[in-house]
Amino acid sequence: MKIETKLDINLSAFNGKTIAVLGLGKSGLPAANALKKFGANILAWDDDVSQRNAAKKQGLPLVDLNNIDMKEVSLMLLSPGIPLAYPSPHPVVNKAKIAGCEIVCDIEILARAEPNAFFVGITGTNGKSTTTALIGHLLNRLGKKAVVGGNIGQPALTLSSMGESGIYVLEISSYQLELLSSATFNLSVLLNISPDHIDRHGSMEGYISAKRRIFSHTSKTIGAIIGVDDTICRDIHKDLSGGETPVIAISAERPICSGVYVEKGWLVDDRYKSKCRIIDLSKVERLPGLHNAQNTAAAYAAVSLILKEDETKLQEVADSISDFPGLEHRQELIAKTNGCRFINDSKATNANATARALECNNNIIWIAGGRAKEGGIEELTSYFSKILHVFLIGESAIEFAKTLEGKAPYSFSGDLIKATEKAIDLAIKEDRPCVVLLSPACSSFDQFPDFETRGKTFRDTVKNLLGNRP
Ligand code: UMA
Repeated sequence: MKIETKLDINLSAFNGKTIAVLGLGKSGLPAANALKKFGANILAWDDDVSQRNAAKKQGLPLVDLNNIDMKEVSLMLLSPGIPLAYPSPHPVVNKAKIAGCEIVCDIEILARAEPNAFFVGITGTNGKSTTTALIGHLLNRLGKKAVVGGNIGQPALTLSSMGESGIYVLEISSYQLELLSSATFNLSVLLNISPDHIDRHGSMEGYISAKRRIFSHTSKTIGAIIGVDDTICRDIHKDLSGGETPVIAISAERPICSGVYVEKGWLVDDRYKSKCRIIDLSKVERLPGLHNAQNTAAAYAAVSLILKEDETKLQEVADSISDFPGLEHRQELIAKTNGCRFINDSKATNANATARALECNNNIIWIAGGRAKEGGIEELTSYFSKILHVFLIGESAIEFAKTLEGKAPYSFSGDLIKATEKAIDLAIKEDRPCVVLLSPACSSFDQFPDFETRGKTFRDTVKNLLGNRP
């Protein structure tokens, strides 16, 4: 994805300040440039020489942060991927902590620079990208000035300045939450919590407390939205309810009194005198499955709060949910022909993510494999009866074949292009509706630089092959 770097957010409050920037990747590099543009004294560093060289080419002053006195530094901007505490703090982070230097990420700087804008923060173990994109889509459709970024898409300091009339819709990871000190979300969304990133938070408790930071500052808050389909979030909902700020419970699984939920496929809003049935989600092709029901309930609840629950607008929200284009590489519908749908789910880099795609499809011609995660596809066996054939690719082929043996038909295709050709041949022979699904349950790194390139290869191959067929 091409990142626009307008750098028009006013960072003059940082003029003359000495700021150490550790990590010069997707978030750190533009942040360092933005701060430098407004007169900050930047000390930039990255442990990877190629990243340092890229920064040098852009005129950023490189200083080995391992060898400086951190007392000279007013603020350290840390990239979220660099350990703050666990498994062990980066040595430069340690030095900064000892010197009492404040350590933040780019989102904290954005929040300080745009105190009058409205901030929506979205977090959760799963679904935060779709929910963030959907909220942005709905707000734009309803004529609001809103931009989407953070952990998805554009890093915080490359977003446009919004001023008081604008809304930042930000996906926030647990890594970024740890690096926020004063940032206040006017509206916070917590979708769900299940074990993830434990190595970076020391324990499950550490991960949960990082996620809870989305609700840390409530001075400007108009509400909180919490998914109550897991026990951890149910407890958080209980803790936060009953105060002055509205806390809306959302569920994809059961009716919630005074909440927003999905029942028999319908999104239902139970916060009014009479229950409102908003939209039949089973008809929204780009948001399939229970997990998307949760994302949609959260996005709808968030937008309705921003619209100040103006009931007259609810139909407009429903219409805009229907035309959500979906996210690239996440159950992305890329083609439809003669009863066969082609779905690019390249973002599914583990079995858990692939389970969601297998759950909401039938008669599946599945392309799977790559560099396997621990456990492989063992946890997917309950879906094997839905599979017509598996075309295996990549390093994991033999391991996955062992799991499939006797349970689902498979063959070895080697690479994605060959697998796609064979999958299309098979789909054409099928006389019932079917789905050709790329959902690898693996990382892409054995054959591709990233999951985006893998998904694009699949999309281009499908379009090319279908275009050449009579
Ligand atoms: N680096 C060091 N020393 C180290 C480790 C890393 O110098 O010990 C350097 C690397 O050489 C690299 C830079 O730090 O140049 C990378 O920093 P980073 O890992 O924080 O990555 P960015 O490129 O800045 O991307 C980050 C987020 N990455 C992570 O949180 C790991 C991106 O989220 C986010 O989109 C981006 O900022 C913009 O905000 C990605 C992600 O995987 C999508 N997030 C995780 C997730 O979603 O589960 C949390």
